Amino acid sequence: MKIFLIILFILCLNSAAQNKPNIIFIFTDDHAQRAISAYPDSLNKTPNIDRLAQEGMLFQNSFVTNSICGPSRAVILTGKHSHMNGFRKNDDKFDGGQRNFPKLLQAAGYQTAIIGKWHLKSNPQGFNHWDILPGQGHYYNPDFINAQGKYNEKGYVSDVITDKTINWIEANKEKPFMVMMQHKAPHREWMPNLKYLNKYDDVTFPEPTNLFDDYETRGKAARKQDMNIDKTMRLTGDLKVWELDTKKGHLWKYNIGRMSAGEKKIWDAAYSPKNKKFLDAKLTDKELIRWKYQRYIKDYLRCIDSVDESVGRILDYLQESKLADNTIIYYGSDQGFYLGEHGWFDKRFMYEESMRTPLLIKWPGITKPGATCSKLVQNLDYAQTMLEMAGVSAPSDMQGKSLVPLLKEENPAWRESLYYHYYEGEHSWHKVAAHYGIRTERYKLIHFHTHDEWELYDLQNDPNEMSNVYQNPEYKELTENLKKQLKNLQKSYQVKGQ
Ligand code: SGN
Ligand code: CA
Repeated sequence: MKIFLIILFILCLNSAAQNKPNIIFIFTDDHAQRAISAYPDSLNKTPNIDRLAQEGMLFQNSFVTNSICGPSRAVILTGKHSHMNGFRKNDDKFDGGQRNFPKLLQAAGYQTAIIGKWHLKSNPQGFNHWDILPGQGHYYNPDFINAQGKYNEKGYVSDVITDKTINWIEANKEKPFMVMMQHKAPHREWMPNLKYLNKYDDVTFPEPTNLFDDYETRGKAARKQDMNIDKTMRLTGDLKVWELDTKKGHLWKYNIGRMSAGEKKIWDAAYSPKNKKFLDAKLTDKELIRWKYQRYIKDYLRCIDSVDESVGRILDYLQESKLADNTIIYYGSDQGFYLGEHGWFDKRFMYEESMRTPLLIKWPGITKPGATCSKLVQNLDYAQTMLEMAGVSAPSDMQGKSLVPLLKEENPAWRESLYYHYYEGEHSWHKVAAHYGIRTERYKLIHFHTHDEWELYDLQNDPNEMSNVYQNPEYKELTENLKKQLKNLQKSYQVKGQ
């Protein structure tokens, strides 16, 4: 009798696991919301990512806690802010021994995998299968690392990651699975798939209205950053005018140098004539910045084209293999990115373009087609969301909120503000001063504590954050109130020190 009950129990567990939804977490690196056509003011067309919006929910107010790669990924895995999971800066090493949501899914009977960019230094834990890019990874003929060691693959990185993901799902589809397919694209230096090198050649993209921002009313941080198109962005490595590179330095070897002779020929055929035209024009000042912006944005969007194609391949594969009805697609990025706003590229700041990040979730049978959600959500919420999707209860020390009630449109009581904290400082890449702050639906208060400078934005009147109203007496009472709320958030998230 006892044995019979045990067998029955195991059978029940197994069948419960069988009914659990699969989860495909599709993730990109530095994907601005404006580079997805389902979001407002978009620059490009992403028909496949848009399918997720048509069939699922688009989060209009989706943000990160710390707008930088490794820290964002650590927040997602642990469901904890950077100061709690210990990974505050890209230079840190992730403590893989701590609890993460893939480990909990594994314990609940899921097969788990991570394929693509990882960027947390220590080896992945909590995954039945891992196959990752070393560090930032390469665009062409990329190296990978798995449990057996380092090896090389031929092809364009977004295609290779997609192939690997489909192959892994195909071999593991009998049990519920959760796979994190994490693209390198569209990370700097925005190296497109060879087939897209001439896409957008005849297009002139609109410039952001604040491409020539003079940072009036803003503090030292905005003035002293080193992430602007004018001075920081290189004509060689970033913008591919290799004719200007006399040294054939490390960047040459890093990306262009990885192409085969045949690939390089295709590259040169595309870029040489465009570069010649540019060099002949001898542009200076604003005209040069305008040209740089166009070259930058085109290469960035060409990289997105491969990401979009990858999403399309995954969705088609799920249809063909009859997995679509029981598979959740979760689409996000490690943060947003500046596409020329404030004259910038890169991320890090708490300003909108980099604190925002895309989030689209298609959950068959749950999300209504074309649904949108305007609540304030953060990457801190993803771990608890995926656990609840899988019917696994989240540990009480996770610091986010499951998005499941939002996905079910249950109109739950929700948070009114978000906490943000960027730790890398002026001595790190791009020289952005460390800061922290609070964002409510309408306002954003930022403290650049190393300069003891505060900035306040009224996002309703000033969505582009061009006017810091911290000194404006009309906002005095509001500011005091926001400072109190900020303190409360720090207390509730157990922030100690800066
Ligand atoms: C590299 C890039 C930076 C970028 C960081 C962090 N420089 O260092 O522009 O901010 O990565 O990016 S590059 O010359 O190597 O392209 S992150 O996405 O990994 O955080
Ligand atoms: Ca990134």
